[in-house]
Amino acid sequence: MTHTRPRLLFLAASALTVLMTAACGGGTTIEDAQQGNDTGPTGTANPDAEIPEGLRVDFLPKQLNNPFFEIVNQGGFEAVEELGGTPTERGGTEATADSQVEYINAASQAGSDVIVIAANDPDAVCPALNEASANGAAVVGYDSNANCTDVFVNQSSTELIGRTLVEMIAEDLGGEGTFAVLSATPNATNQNTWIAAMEEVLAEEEYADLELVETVYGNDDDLESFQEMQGLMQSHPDLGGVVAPTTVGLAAAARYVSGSEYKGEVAVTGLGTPNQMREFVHDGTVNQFALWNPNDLGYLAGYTGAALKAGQITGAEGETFEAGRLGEFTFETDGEVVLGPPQIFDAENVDDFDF
Ligand code: RAM
Repeated sequence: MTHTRPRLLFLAASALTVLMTAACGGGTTIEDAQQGNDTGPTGTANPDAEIPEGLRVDFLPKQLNNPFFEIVNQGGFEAVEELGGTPTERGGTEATADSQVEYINAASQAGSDVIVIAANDPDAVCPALNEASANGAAVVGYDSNANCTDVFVNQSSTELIGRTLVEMIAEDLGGEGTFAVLSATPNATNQNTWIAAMEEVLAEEEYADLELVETVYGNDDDLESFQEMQGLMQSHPDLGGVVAPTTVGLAAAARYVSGSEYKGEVAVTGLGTPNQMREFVHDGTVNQFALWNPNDLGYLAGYTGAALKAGQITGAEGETFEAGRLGEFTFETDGEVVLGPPQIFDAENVDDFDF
């Protein structure tokens, strides 16, 4: 499925005019910007490089129909439109690497300048991404990275997300008890690194009385996640709580627990959107959960991709660039820029947010 807003056709046409005019008149064109621009931390950045008009930027979320990615990509579209480019969203309804390969190829064949991808597998998407890259696309990972992107726009520090998840379940359980993790897909880079980060934090003395008993996967499908939650309660009737580091999994887990005898007994926490979780916070199923601003994540990814394609940045440690309304960002480490710390939502503040 490909989504380009109809009014973008007009933008694309006018961008083409600008491009053609620029080509004759000596302004910056995409081709000019490409000259000598070796993307990735190995090239040389030119902070004064202008972002060319008419960049074709393709956003490939893990899947469509996930409210989280709808908000992320809205932010991405805003960024690309501000920069005079043409944003397109491509993806299927299931979070699989196979379907992403098809959309990477389609983007590349359509002459994509920037591919922004939330990878469903760190490696399976790489042959297609490498081909797109050879075809001139700058490749940006957002949300869930692949091993072959030029740069990764991380929502937050991995360590901080892992720690926040452990702190929330520890608080909900009063420091002791058992819990399970209800994750997204088994190969999702982001969830797997967060779970690994949680395990490191759990090894700290303070959390000696907390035990992670099982990790299950709902594949970021609402029904499957609901059933996995139900299954967890059958196999661990005394389970203290669940951590779902996925917005789809958390909403499904909360819905199951809220309609069951476990409501108020089994702690439910993880990563979720305020709009999906509000009712479960107010009905007492969920005490607290966390997330970053998904709109800002997409917006930052859009600006990062454009800056990379233009040669303003290569992604090397120490480079800085302007990301529109979000201001200046710095690559604190090679190849990775971080949006910011996660926010915790509870009954006190959940109504102050609308996403
Ligand atoms: C789901 C997806 C996404 C993740 C969020 C928290 O929407 O798995 O990758 O970042 O949850």
